[in-house]
Amino acid sequence: MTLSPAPADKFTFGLRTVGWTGADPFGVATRKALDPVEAVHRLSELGAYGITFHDNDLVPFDASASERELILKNFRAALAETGLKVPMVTTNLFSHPVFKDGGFTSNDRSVRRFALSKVLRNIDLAAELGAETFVMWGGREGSEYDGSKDLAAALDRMKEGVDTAAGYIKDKGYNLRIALEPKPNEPRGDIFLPTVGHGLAFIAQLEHGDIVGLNPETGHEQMAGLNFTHGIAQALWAGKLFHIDLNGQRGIKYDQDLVFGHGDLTSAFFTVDLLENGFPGGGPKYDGPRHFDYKPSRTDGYDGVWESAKANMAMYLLLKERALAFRADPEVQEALKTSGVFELGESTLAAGESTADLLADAAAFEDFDADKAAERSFAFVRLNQLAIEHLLGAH
Ligand SMILES: [Mn+2]
Repeated sequence: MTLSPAPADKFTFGLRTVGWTGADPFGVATRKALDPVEAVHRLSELGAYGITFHDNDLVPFDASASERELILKNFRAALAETGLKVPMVTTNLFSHPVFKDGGFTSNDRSVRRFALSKVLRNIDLAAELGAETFVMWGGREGSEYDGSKDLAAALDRMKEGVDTAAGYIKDKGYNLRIALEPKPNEPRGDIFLPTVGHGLAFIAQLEHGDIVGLNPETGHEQMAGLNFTHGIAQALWAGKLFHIDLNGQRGIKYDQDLVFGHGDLTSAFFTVDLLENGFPGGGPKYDGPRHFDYKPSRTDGYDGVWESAKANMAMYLLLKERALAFRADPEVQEALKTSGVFELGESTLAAGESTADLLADAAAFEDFDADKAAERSFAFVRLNQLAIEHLLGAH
C-alpha cells in the first residue's frame, strides 16, 4: 500500500485550515494571509481531492460586487486548472460583530433575517461550485447566561432557519444536503446543539430533515469528554453521517484543532477502522470526503503549514493501513469471535417471536443460569491489546 495521498482518497481541507494565520484570543497573526489560489494549487500538488470554505474565507464580508466577481473568477480558474473539487461550502455567521448573539438565534430579528439571507445566497454559490454538502456550524448560536435566552424560542428559530434553508435547496432543485456541526462551547459559553446526540434529536423535529444530517468533528466531541467514534457510529446508524471533520484533541480543554491523530491516537485508529472497514457485522458505511478541519500551529511558518497538511493525510493513510491489517488478521477475527462481537448482530428475539413467546420460554428465564452466564470472560483486554499492537505496527 502506498502512503502517497491521491484524489481517490478523497482528502479535503478547509481554506480556513491551511489559511489560518495564527491569530488567537491572546495574540495577533504569526503568518501572512494565504492567497486562496495558492491554497488550491498547493493542496492539489499534495494529492488532496478538494477544498472547502466559509463564504468569507474566500470573499471578504465587505467585498463589493466587482471584487467578489474577480475573486470567484480567479478561484474557479485555479479549480479548473488543478481539478480540485469543492465538495462542501459553509457560511460564516460568527466573525462579524453583528453575529455576537448568533445568526439564526440572535435575539434581534433584523440580525436573524440578515443571517438567513446570507445563508441562502451562499447556498446558491455552493450549488454553482458543485458542492454536495452545506455545513452549518452555529458557533455563536448559544449563550453565556441561561436567563438571556428563551430556550424554546431559540430552538424554534434554529428549526426555522434550517428548515427554510433546506426548503430553499429543494425549491431550487439543488443536489445539496445540509450537515449540522455540533460543538459544546467556544466561542459561546454554551452552544445550542452541543453534541452529535443533540443534533440527531433536533433533526428528527425538522420538516425537511430528510436532507439534513451531521458533520461531526473529532475535537468537538472530545472536548466534551465524549467518544467521537461512538458519535459518528450513531450518526451512521441513523443515516445521518453526511460529512466529517477530522482533527486532533487532547482531553477536555479548549478546541485544539491539532493534526488528525496528534490527539487521542487510539481513538483515531478506531475512527479510521470504522470509516474504512465499517461495522464488524456490516451495516451503513461512510463514503464521503475525509475532511480535515485543523489549525497548523501558530509556532510554525508556511513550511509547517504544508507539513501539517501532509501530516493529516499521512496519519489517515497509516491508520487505514493498520486498521485493514487489524481486521484481516486471523488472530483478531478469532478474538472478535471469542469476545462475542459478532453475537451482538443476532436479534434478541427470534424472527416472529412475540413477547408472549419470550415470557413462555423457560430457557430464557426460569431455567437460565445467571451465575453460570456471569462466569463468561469476554476477553476484551486481549482484543484491545491486539488492536494497539496493530496500531503500533507490531504485527
Ligand atoms: Mn475545532
